Amino acid sequence: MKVLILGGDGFCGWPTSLHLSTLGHDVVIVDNLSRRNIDNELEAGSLTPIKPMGERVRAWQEVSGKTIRFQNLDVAQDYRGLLQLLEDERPDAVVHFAEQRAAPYSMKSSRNKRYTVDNNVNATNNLLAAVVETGQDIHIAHLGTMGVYGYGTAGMKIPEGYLKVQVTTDDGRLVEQEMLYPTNPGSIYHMTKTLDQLLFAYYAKNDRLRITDLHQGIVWGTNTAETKRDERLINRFDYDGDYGTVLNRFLMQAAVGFPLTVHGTGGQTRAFIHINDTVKCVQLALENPPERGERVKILNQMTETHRVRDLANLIAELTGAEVANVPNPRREDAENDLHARNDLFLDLGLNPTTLQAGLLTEVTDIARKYAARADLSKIPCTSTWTRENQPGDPALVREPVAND
Ligand code: NAD
Ligand code: USQ
Repeated sequence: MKVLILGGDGFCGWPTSLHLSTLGHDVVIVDNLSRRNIDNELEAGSLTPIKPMGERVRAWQEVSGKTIRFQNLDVAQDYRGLLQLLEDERPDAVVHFAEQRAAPYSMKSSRNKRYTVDNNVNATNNLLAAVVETGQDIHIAHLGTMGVYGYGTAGMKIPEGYLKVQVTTDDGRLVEQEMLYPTNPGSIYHMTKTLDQLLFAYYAKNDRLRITDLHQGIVWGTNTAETKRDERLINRFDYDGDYGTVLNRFLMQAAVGFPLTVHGTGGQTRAFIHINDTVKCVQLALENPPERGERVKILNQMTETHRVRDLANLIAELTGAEVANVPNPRREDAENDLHARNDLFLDLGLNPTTLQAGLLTEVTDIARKYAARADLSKIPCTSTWTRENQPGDPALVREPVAND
């Protein structure tokens, strides 16, 4: 297949591009390098020394003999450029990773909220409108989030995208219907993914576009078989308070001797997936596209669920790290249970990589190797969801005093 990877310079997009190239697909990466610019803006960066895009693709050519092409293009702003690219390349599939993906970054200020909505919703709508305008039958696989569902359950496992409901008609009959699972986003970022879902449903219905929406959990790990082949291919490792995600952060914090920053009681339960499984899932999704005229195919791209404090305790046991209960900078439930189905990927042959000590140690070892690059002042989550929330900074945790 010829595959365009929008956002192919990012944490999930880069290893996916290499994986698909290894399988023999013709890969073209499209990215405006906005994530690298945000690193500059935040004065934070990947713990691992990622190479510039030109060097990445040259190294891949050297190591694998395969060519990945790169186009620097803003999918949200340069509609004409995107349309021309689709006309020129005539891809079989487009994988769409190209969005601002950090919840804390999206909540920092009104500027960040507006940028995240503008960027993410426009990127998705531009892609959909451009595919319609070309008249080509391109399969679109989008990276969505488990966060579109919210993290609660009504006593059942969260289904894959659609909920069966019974409605009572005016004449008293019970009629069964299936609808998009009601959305309940927990940040402006997660909210953009719920808007994406409506765009997909509309274009699948109106234009018969073939669309797969992958509702992904929190990705952990850093390297894959391909990124390990040469240090110049190394993947990103975000650890800062805006872009670092919880499990990788805890592993990095343990490696550099920083107390594990558990927000509140750590009672939040979330869905997780290892980066090796992310790349495999995208492969499976591309190999099993929906038919033209079919509704959006939604798959839950996650392999297990864990409570944040359990992860912290597990890592503390493994490494001897200290656990700090810091204020929760987010407005979210202090405790929640989460059960979700992932039968569709299991049926397609996914063999889940679950949390094993070996893989946890591998991430900690990488973090130790590059520990000297870490700026510890960037670790605490300082982006607060409301004026009432406090930054998740261990330095702000007051020791209890006698008359408290
Ligand atoms: P990332 O920020 O590392 O990568 C996103 C890439 O898209 C970056 O290279 C960025 O420069 C590019 N990009 C953003 N806006 C663009 C635009 N307008 N035009 C062109 N390129 C643009 O993020 P990631 O962790 O690789 O996530 C990729 C996708 O997967 C996101 O859509 C995210 O919502 C989703 N996702 C990620 C996780 C996770 O834990 N990392 C979990 C679930 C879903
Ligand atoms: N948390 C801590 N301590 C930390 C960091 C986070 O306790 O140091 C808590 C948060 O309060 C939250 C949970 O851990 O309850 C998860 O936070 P996160 O930053 O790991 O994940 P989140 O903000 O949900 O976002 C990440 C990705 C996003 C993706 C989402 C999948 O950045 O792109 O969509 O995971 S999901 O969580 O399933 O919605």
